[in-house]
Amino acid sequence: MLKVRSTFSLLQHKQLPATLVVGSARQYATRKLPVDFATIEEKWQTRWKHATPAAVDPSKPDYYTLSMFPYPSGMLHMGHVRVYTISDTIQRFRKMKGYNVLHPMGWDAFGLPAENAAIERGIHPAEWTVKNIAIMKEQISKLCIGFDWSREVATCDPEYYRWTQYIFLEMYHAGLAYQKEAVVNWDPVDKTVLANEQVDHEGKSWRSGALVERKKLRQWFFKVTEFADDLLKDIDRLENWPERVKQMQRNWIGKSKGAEFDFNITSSNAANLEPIKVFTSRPDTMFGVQYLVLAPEHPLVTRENLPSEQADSVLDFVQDLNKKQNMQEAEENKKGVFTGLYALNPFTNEDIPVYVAPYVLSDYGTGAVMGVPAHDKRDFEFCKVNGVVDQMRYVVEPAIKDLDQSTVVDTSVPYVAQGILTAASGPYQGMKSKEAGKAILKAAQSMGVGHPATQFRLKDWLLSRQRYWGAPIPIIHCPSCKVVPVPKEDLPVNLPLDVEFSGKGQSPLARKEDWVNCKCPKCQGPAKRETDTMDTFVDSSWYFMRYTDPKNKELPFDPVKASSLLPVDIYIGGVEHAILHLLYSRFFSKALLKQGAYQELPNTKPGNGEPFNVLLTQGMVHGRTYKDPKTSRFLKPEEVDLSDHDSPKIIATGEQPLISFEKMSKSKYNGVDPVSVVEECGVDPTRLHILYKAPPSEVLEWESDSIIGMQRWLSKVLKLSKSTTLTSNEIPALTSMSTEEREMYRVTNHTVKQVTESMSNSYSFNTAISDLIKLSNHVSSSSVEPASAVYQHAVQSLVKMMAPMTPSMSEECWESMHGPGEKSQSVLEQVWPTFVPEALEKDQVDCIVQVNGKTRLSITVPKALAGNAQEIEKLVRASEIGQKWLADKPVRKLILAKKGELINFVL
Ligand code: ANZ
Ligand code: ZN
Repeated sequence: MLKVRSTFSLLQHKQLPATLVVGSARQYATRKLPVDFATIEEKWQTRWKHATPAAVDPSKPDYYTLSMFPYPSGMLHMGHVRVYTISDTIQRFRKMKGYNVLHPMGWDAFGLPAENAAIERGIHPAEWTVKNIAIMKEQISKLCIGFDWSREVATCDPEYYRWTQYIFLEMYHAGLAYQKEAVVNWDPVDKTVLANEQVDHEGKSWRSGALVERKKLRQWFFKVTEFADDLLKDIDRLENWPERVKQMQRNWIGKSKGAEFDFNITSSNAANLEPIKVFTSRPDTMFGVQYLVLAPEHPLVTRENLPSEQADSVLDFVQDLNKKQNMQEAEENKKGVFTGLYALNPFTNEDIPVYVAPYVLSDYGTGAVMGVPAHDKRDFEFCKVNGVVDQMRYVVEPAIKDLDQSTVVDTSVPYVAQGILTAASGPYQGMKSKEAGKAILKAAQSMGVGHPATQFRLKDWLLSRQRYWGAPIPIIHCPSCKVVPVPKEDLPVNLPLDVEFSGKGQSPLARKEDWVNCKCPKCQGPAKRETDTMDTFVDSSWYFMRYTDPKNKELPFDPVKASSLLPVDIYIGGVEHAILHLLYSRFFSKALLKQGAYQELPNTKPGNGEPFNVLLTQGMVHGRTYKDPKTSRFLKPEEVDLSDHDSPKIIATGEQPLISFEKMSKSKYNGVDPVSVVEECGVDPTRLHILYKAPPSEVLEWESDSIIGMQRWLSKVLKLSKSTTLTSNEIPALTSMSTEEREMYRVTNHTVKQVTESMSNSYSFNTAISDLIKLSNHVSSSSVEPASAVYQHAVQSLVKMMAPMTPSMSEECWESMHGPGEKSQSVLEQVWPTFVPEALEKDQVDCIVQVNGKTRLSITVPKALAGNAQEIEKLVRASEIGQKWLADKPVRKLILAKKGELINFVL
């Protein structure tokens, strides 16, 4: 293998985290490889290193291939290998297709794990990160990925985060970054605020798994909602994104059309209070509103506003919620408390009670809902639990009533669908829900108590973190000037390195007084720095733009360079980023376009600041997992006898273990260390295996054992190339080829067509590989002489088409065909083959031969003879098996069917 370790990484190598588990190293050791892949790969990697890189040719179009940059955890896993293999294959293919390719790489290097390492192991986050980057870079160097390291970025580098801060200030000046007090998700384990997106559906932190609590704090936000409409509408432009990801984005943005209604407060002891506004998606249920419910954080919920008899109990109730319940539990809890206030339903003229309950969210709609217990599930439950009313009023009923049922409605459940309005809706009786909703809204508008409204589920992005290892927010708080942005010429606001990590309470930044205390840039008086840092999603929302001009010292990137390279042509990464990272990147890209940071040509696709044209989401890599059938305990590989691959035994008991494929993890002992796999099996066979086992977006069930198939195929192709000496024959005209040549030429052209399609549009590398295997089988089993130009063209095309997937082996094959020395240029610098459409036509027909209706054999019939039963009979009788079935028996009837592709001999 290639030795590229710097002394630094060598030193660190000993500290490599223990590799997950190397499943079946024993087996490889005893298995003799058909080819010495390591030697061949080393030879070519060394040559490439010394070759001068191709200069950018301005006459060629650009192609920007991007794989999601990794978090430098210090260990490469199979998932990384999969993404980089895919992006490397695509970029090498595009180079051969005549593009200037951009294929950069960098590190998403800020974030909690580094800080946790500091707390747990006393190693500085900076040191930990730098070490990990060195280790991973070395591991990546073994995979033969053609990254452009000259553009490498690390988000924790002041030369990078300086520009993250710059962009923050741009957002601030454009009114897109602001501060507000907010109920936040507080992670009691990591002691930090989490974005809503970082809380899972069970109300737990995405990272620590702790139940999240609610807390009120002043926080920084990006105004993503300003772009809500564009972010939603422009999903339709993303023709080359997976439908599933687009739907996830749509749901996340969650546009909802409805109405806002005002309910006047009627309580005599609360005369000058503003009306309560509610947002509803069902204005047709207005006559069924029997109470109102406020979120606990609603501005009305204060001692001054509440009637004195109720104030204490309401405020206690709210305080209790904040203290002991996490957000999610609170929302599920249907318990509420009566405020003592009443409001008027403007349509029924009833006074209805006003409650407070946590199932109403403070940051959706108006933070208040109209309670329609008969038609909304949550309202129904709330009403039951709190005994709000005796009788729920059904104002909508199904359009077609079940004939068997009486006309009495089932009051044990809410009726949530739309339907026809009942007599309880007065003048609107008999109208359909939709129509009635419109009419009621119109009436409300003329009474001045309502108007149409649209709501988004999407919220502004809470970006501040009470953490150390992130980009400091470039803001200064001055007692007289208040919030003062750091002047751009003072950037970066450096993250101080000499801080203490205790893991408790305030962040190390807040405790570092000599850093916190500073001069106000406006009045020069004493002031304090903002001690919050930015969410790491901020760093990754613009890195693909920095790659277009990574060394710029004046700006985040040069507008001209960015404009010519953006958008990214293809973006490859995990589906776990289907919502947040992609949404935030879309927001940044749109906001920066609007601010003129770069421009788009008129016909740019997808357009309107969309950053990624094709999105390829790769599936996970699962590992072979063994479990004890009795205890369900995960078994270590050494506990299982794998000598018979198809029927492994538990060594201790002799029983068969349960076998499944699951996400690789330490606790399941099913991990595979990519570095040892490539060292043992070869880089190219590993790459091929990854691409062949599953289409990119599907789960890949990793089985090291089956790499042997790819190793054998590569050795076959190498043999084929070695036996091919190129003569300078030109391809003859189609008409002067022999039948066999004609067929080989057809198969070659057909394969070129198919593989080009797989590489440029469908990214189905697995079918590309099987097409190439078919081509190689065809060549090696054909009777066409190696001296034939058609034969040589077939092998050359085969090797060229393999090159993006198996660069080293293809170079070796190419060299063995062309001979060493000057003549043998790199296969990677060859032009991708094209196909001749006329050659695709079949010159022969495969004809199935039946005898007395039973299929017995098949023969190839020249196209000119297809359909000529007598000629086919001659061909059949001339063949050996044909002889056997027909012997000398006379044929009674000869039936030709399917345009000459089937013939039946009735004897
Ligand atoms: C009355 C009603 C009657 C409702 C009915 C639904 C069905 P989407 O579609 O997701 O936008 N709602 C409004 N604001 C809320 C808040 N802050 N917290 C919790 N729930 C809130 O949902 C809109 C519906 O969610 C609104 O329509 C409201 O309940 C509730 F038969 O109003 B509805
Ligand atoms: Zn000041």
